[in-house]
Parts: sequence; C-alpha cells; structure tokens
Amino acid sequence: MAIEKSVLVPDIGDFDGVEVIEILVSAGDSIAVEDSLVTLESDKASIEIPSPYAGVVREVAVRIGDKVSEGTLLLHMLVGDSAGDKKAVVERSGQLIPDVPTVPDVEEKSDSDTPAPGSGDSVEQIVLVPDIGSFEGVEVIEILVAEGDSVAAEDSLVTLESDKASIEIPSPLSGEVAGIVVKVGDRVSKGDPLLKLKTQAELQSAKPAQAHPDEAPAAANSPARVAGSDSGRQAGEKESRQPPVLARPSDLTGRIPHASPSVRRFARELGADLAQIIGTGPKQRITRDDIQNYIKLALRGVVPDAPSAGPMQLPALPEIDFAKFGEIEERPLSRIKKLSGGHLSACWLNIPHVTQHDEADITSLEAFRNEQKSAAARQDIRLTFLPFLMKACVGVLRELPEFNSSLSADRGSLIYKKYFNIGVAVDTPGGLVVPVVRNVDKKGVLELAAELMAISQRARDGKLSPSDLQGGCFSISSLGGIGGTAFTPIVNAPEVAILGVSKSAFKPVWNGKEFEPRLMLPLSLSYDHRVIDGAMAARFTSTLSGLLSDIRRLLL
Ligand code: CAO
Repeated sequence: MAIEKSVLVPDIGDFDGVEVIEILVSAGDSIAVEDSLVTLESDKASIEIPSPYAGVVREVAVRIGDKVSEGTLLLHMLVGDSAGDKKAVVERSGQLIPDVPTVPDVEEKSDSDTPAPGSGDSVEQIVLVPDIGSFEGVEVIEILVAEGDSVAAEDSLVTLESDKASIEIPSPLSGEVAGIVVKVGDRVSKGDPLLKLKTQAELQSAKPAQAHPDEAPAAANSPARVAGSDSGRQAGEKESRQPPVLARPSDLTGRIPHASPSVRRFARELGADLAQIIGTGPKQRITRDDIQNYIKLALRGVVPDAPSAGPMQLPALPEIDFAKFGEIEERPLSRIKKLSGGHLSACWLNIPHVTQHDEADITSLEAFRNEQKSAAARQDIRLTFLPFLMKACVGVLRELPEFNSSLSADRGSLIYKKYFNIGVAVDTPGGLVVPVVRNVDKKGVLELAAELMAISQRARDGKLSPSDLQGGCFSISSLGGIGGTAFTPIVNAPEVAILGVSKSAFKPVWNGKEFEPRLMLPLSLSYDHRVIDGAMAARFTSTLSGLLSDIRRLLL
C-alpha cells in the first residue's frame, strides 16, 4: 500500500535561505531513489537535492525563487512500503551536502619565508581544500585562475564537482597566483593543496597576531584551519590576519558560467564548452536546452552569434542598499514577472529593434462597431475593437509575408508560416502574458471577440495552459483602453514584429477643403531589423491604416 511521505531539505551545511532555481519534477511524476528533485543555488554552490524515496510525486510544495533551509518541506510523495529506499538515501544524503567553504584553508610555505610584519614583502601561501564535509576525492573540473593572476579575497579559484554538487572554492586572501598545484581531472579532498598565492605581509599583519580564534572575521565561518604543524591557536592567528572580505557577487556574475552539476556533466559528455554558451536560465544559468541548441548549431557548422563575438559581457549594475536612504519594503516579483523577465531581456538583447509609428483613421470602423455592439451583446459577446484589428493584421500579413516569418536557428533563412496565429498581450494581476488566438484568418469577428473574452479571462484567472501560449506568428499589444499616444513594444521572439496600439482620439484632419474631426488610432510597430527593413515596416502600417479606415477592403 502506498504511504504519503514528506521530503524535506536535508542538512545543507552552513547554508540558510538558499534559492530554489530549478524544480526537476512535477505532480504525477514517478521517480527513483536518488533522482534529483530540485536544484538550489547560492553564489558559490549549486546543489541538486536527491529523492530519498522511490514513488510518485503527489504535490510540489516549493516554487522557483523560494528560499529554503534545512528542514523546509519540498514535496509530498506516495511511496511503496519498501524500507530499503529510505535507508539508502539517508546514508548518502549525509555526504550529499558539503559544508561549503566560505574561506578555504591556507598554509604558509615555511616559517622562515615569513618576513617581519610591516616589511611590505610578499609571503607565499599554499591554498588548501577547505572543509567540504564528508566529500572525498572530488574532481577538479575548472581552474578559474592562471599563474600571475591577481585575485581578491572571495574570488573563485577552482570548481570542484561531485555527482550532486558543484562548488567554487574562493580565495581566502587577496594576492597573486604564484603557481597551480592541481590540474583539471585531479581528485582532491580536504587539506589537499590547490595553488600557491603570493600575499602581502603587511595585509596579513593588519590585525594583531595575538587575536583569539573566536575573533576571526565573520565571513570565515567554516573552520579555516592552518595545515601542517600549526596549533589551533595559530590557526586563529592566521584567520585574524586576513584582510576584510568584501563580498562582490556581481563581479562573479557573467564571468563564470553557472550551471547545475547535471548540466555540466551533460555539457562534458557532448564536448560543449560552457564558456562559449550564454545561459538563458535565471541569473544567466546555462540550461540543458542551451547546450542542446548550441550543439545543434555546432553540428551544422554554424558558430552561434554571441560566442563568435566572444561571450557578451554586460557591465554589472552595482548593488544598492536602498535602506541607507530611507524606509523600504521588499516584495517578491510575481511568478509571471520572473518568468517573462528572462524572455523579455533575451528578446531585447538579441533582436535589433526599430519602431515605426503611424495613425489609422478608424472613424467609420468605430461607427460600425457601435452599431453592432448591442446585437453582439445579445449573444453575450463584448464586441471590442481588437477583433477587427486582428482581422486587419492578418490581411497585412498575407500581403507582406515576411511579417509572418521567423529566422531559422542558424539565422541563414526565413521560415514563412502559412497559418495565422495572433498573440494578444493581456494585462493580468500577476503580470503580462501573451496567449495565442489560432487561425484568425478562418474566424469571423464575432467568433474572435468571443474567443478573446474567454482567453483573456483565463489569463486573468491564471488558467492558461502551455499550449495557449505557443505557436504565435505576430503579436498585438493594446494599451488603448488605458491611454498613451505611442510606445515601443518588444518583439516577442521567435516572431519578427509586434503591433502596439495606443488610445484613439478625435483629431482635426484636412480633407482637402477643411479640417474634419476624425477618430485616429496611434500605431507603433516594432520589428526585427535583421528581417524587415524600414520601407517594409512603413508599408505595413500604411496598408494596415488603409484596411482599418475602410474595412470593406478586407473582403476583397
Ligand atoms: N483607443 C481608445 N479606447 C480604447 C481602445 C483604443 N485603442 N481600445 C480599447 N479602448 C476602450 C474602449 O472604450 C473599450 O470600451 P468599449 O468597447 O465599451 O468602447 C474598452 O477600452 C475596452 O477595452 P478592453 O481593454 O477591455 O478590451 P480590448 O478588447 O480592447 O482589449 C485586452 C483586451 C486583453 C488586450 C486588454 O484588456 C489588455 O489587457 N490590455 C493591456 C495589454 C498590455 O498590457 N499591453 C502592454 C504590453 S507591453 O508591450
């Protein structure tokens, strides 16, 4: 008989409030003992939490972005009553999570090398593998510095990887790398030498040598013990001589590729160089899909854009402590905003955008819509302007098929779509979503109005399915119900254009004899300049404007 079990975060050493960056299972999944359930990531380690049981996931209790600590509930599972499963994992989970180092051990090369405090001479130190829990023989998978490099305290030196965790070992001190003792592929354990570091004697003597071990800097919260013949008291002296550690996570972001252990393993199996891949996951983490896409392009002999130009290094923005300037309140972003944020940034950074502005005279279209509104209302349909706009856009997409295309993965050709699915940006309490209305060319305005009502309601209720959000050819973002005269919408890749509409207003328009009040609708068409040029964009908005000013033309 199946029993329900709760899976909690196991002992994760010194970590507290670690972010859930990936959920690897969902309700209904059958999983085996040791299958990875979630990935947690701090700025120095990425850890997959394995399942202690074999069974079926009943409910996942955490969401991406949640901060968890030892004992936090991760999920509920239905498991068979085979006791062996649990035992196997409890044993392994003991060694699963290392006491991830904040500052590794250092060993002075020899006492006689040590110059008098204040002399300004350098001292060579050997950086040892710190306490990494019960891990033994962990593989060195990356060496992040080279001989001669200057490093600051807390800069990452090497990455170690076990089958469930990837750990960057930070430098205990600032100095110059005088030699590297390990090489990629070596297996190391606590106390093994990693590299030699030349440090300034003055820095080390910055604090009184007689300081007690308890007075070690707060950052050195793992037992950074001096190896060799030093006593515990000497260890404390060594820690007390460390310069203040300045945490600079933003310096590391973008410099070192972030990926979970399983993704790193996958990349190694396929021979993909992580340094060449730009991650599309949270915090630019490299995902399995990123590696697959990279390999697909590599197999076609195509070097992807970004890597060929060198990985794009965006200058990091400084972290600001806003509380210094007044009272603040921090609220987490909604799930939709977190998810759409990455996609919007990727679209904005990858697509060269241009926005074409124009106006359409919708005086007669609005008169017609107002005539039809009450008839539509009798069928419980709210006849807004948007369905007319969707039909008119399809008319232009037929005439200018480049707007109904996408670039191929190798950017060498255009894929023209023979179907007409239109995405409509919907403002929901959780953020912006773009559900897709399919086959707009085959539907009438009333049918589209009804579908639009239903899909935007589902969006607002958070009930869209993944298929509602896929397969779009072209998007419309209407802010007309709210206000504004123009804006610059972001192209929703892999589409190549998006139409923004702002609030219509009566304007005096010269008819050849006099100024006439006409209802004018502002149009803002953003497009991918790699696919569409300015002339084509101007043709789009003027054709659209023509169709909207006389919708009888749609029938032709
Ligand atoms: N000009 C002036 N008024 C407009 C207008 C326009 N372009 N478009 C809509 N309106 C007014 C009308 O008065 C209309 O009422 P009536 O039909 O009774 O006259 C009312 O707004 C209805 O608007 P609506 O927003 O409820 O319905 P819609 O079909 O026009 O739009 C939807 C539906 C889902 C697109 C819209 O509700 C929405 O969420 N818009 C926001 C999209 C958004 O946030 N985009 C920004 C993305 S950033 O790229």
